[in-house]
Amino acid sequence: MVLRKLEDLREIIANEPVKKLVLAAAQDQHSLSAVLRAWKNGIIEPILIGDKEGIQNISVSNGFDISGLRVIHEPDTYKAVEMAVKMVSNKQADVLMKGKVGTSTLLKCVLNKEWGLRTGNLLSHIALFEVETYHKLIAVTDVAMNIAPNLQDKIAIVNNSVSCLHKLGIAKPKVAVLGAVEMVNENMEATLHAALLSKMNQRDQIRDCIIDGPLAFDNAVSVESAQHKGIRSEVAGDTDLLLMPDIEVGNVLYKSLVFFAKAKVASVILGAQAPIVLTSRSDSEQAKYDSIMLAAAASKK
Ligand code: COD
Repeated sequence: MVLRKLEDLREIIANEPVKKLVLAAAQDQHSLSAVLRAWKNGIIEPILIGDKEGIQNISVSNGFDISGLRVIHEPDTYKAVEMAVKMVSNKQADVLMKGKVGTSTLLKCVLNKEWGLRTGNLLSHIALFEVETYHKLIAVTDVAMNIAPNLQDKIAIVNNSVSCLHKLGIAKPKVAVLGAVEMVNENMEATLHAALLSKMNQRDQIRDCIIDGPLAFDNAVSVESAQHKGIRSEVAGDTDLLLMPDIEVGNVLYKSLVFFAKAKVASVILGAQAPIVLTSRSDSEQAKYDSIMLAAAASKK
């Protein structure tokens, strides 16, 4: 299956049961707006936790109707996040979403050893982009959670992402492991990791996807560029997933795609007990809405 637009996620979740989504620190205009839109479209049933007065003020000034929604008053941000996380671990909610709270506060709560959402797997972030100049949706990982993943972490990140892409109907995702060059250079750790990951994939140590690397960004996304350099690869020019060397490269690519290429994006944290919508405060309402759809797809059984 080839997904071309983030809108196509709607079709992926069309026959899914409505997911319960808990919005932590819900006094945030864009998050509220996206949640209400997803509710009206029958994708989620929201639970709002946060400063009730703040939530009501935002709703009144933006014309949001929250009268049918469950709102739990908890003005303390940390306590609101803790309550939301516990709702997910108690199976009272299927998806966690970040509202007006810092990313690292939310992630630290998610990783809390007593009441967090750990599963024993590495948690990782995936961003799914709709870029006008590429022929299908392209996923990028990890641009927001794992700072400097080692080889073992990268294996877990690939596995998390591949199983999410399977849920989107992509049977055998093509994974490009990025480096600055497409040749192995012993002084560039990313290229060593890329070569190892590719070989592990060939030997079935990492399954259900096709991994190639090292690939530089241009040959990962352009057949012409790969041909020009004489690279023979099933992945080059037709990548479904870009594996980033580290968070800095990933985050800069994410922001470049959004700000320069005007890409649309949806993103979630994978590998926890439930998907987590962790868009940043600068992300648009549309990005938050699309991320809710991606989370609903990622929570498919
Ligand atoms: N998956 C599972 N467990 C993890 C993960 C993970 N990805 N990361 C850490 N843990 C566990 C560790 O094994 C340990 O038991 C505990 O959590 C604490 O680990 P630390 O000390 O390495 O991590 P923290 O608590 O200092 O920080 C974890 C964060 C996820 C907050 C940190 O890695 C971080 O700040 N990431 C970047 C987040 C960010 O700023 N993103 C902004 C881009 S938008």
